[in-house]
Amino acid sequence: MFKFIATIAALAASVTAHGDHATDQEPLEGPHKSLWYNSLPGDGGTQADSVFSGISTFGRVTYSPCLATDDVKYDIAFIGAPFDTGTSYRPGARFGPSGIRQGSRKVRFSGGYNVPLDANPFNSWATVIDCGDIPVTSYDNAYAIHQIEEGHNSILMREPATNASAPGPSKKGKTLPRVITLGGDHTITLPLLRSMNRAYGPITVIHFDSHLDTWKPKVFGGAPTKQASINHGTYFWHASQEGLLRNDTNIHAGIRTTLSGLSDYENDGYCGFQIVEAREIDTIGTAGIIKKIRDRVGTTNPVYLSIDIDTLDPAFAPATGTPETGGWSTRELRTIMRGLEGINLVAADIVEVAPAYDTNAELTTMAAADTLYEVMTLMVKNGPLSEMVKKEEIEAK
Ligand SMILES: [Mn+2]
Repeated sequence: MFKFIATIAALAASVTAHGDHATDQEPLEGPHKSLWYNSLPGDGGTQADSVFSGISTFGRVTYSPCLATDDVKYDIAFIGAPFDTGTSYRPGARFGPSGIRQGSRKVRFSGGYNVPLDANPFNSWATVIDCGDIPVTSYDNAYAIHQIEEGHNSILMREPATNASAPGPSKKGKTLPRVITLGGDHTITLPLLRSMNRAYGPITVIHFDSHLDTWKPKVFGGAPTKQASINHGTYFWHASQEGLLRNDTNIHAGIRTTLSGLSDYENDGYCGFQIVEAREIDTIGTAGIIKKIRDRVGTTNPVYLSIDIDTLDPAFAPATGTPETGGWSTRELRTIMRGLEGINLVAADIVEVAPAYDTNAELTTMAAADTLYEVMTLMVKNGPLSEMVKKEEIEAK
């Protein structure tokens, strides 16, 4: 008897639920019905779905496999370089590109307008896309480094979507798109600088890191073979030897590593760098650090920006290859990054994000993504690279 009553009650409930659906909601049909789109939280009205659904690209920008076709046009391209076989301590940065994309889902939440910089990098003159990753072998470092240089250069040396015919700052006087690379361990910056050199000649570098990365191969890693001499602690020494760096215009920021001795600093100077120590923030603050960087690099030189996530304290970015305590907070780094407004950033990378060591809250990948959000906003605010040439002409008068 009891079972019979329960069955009747369940039947009645299901009839009621079905009735509600039939009377209160219109049926959803077909892929183009408006109810499928722009109806979920966080969408900002710009995407076909919410920030937490769908496949990850950086900031949910359009994915276009640029290496497979020459047809796609862009002004800013994100590209991954999933390489981590140049690390000295923790490996895992091959998952950096996918991790940073996952951490970047929220940067476009509510539309992506950057309040302190007063600009929306997702809604501007610039066409921004994610090109996916450069195919990188994990079995042969020499070949992988070659793949990264060629992949980057293929994306870098194309006509941009905007002002393609206007003069720009490249060696050939052309306006090129800007490329932001998601690493990968820091070794990738050597092939990236080789690619930059092909486009711009020797370039000014702003390098955020807790480590110098200008070590001589005999000092860092011992260099048992020629290939082993190229790793994430020596790539800037190689870059300097190869003439990829513009003399005496380069600067490190966030340094706090131990050394083999003070000779490491001397060697660093020979490689053309000035040093801002992490601890200087206690005395000169973010404003003082920003001033040092601006004074060193100027505002018209084409600048390559390389950011090691270990610039941040491990409290803010634990998931990295060689963590060093005593670093900056995410807030401080983002403030310093915004202080680079007006500097002629032509390309950038972020490296050493190794998501396997991250917190469940994705602290490190989120910090990397938010830092790049500041960088892409700076690039958008500068306008196409043709505009930076005009600025140079005005300042020269
Ligand atoms: Mn580092």
